[in-house]
Amino acid sequence: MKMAKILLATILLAGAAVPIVTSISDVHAASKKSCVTLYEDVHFKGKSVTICDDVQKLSKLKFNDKASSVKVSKSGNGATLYEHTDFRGGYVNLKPGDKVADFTKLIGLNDVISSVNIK
Ligand SMILES: [Ca+2]
Repeated sequence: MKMAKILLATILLAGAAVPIVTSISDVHAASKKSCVTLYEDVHFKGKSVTICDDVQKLSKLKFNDKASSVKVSKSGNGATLYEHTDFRGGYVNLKPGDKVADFTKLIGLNDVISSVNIK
């Protein structure tokens, strides 16, 4: 009798776990990642490129070592800009909604960004 109760409880827990997992994955699928727009010049001017997924080599977008300002969308969890390709070297973490108007004021960041990790 005790075994039956434990078994029943296990089944109930397993049954309850299914909809919970489903709802978490649904939320994850619905939540957008961040997008970043890189600008060639300071104050969001010049050529720009908007990135909504990881880019290991900005040279593919003809944007290697060019970015001088950036805007991050309010969706998602931000992004990290890296000095070198494949997410290496110096980096800067950006939060959703961040705007950096002038990379020349951040030591070592202007015209060096070569990869972007979207979160
Ligand atoms: Ca530039």
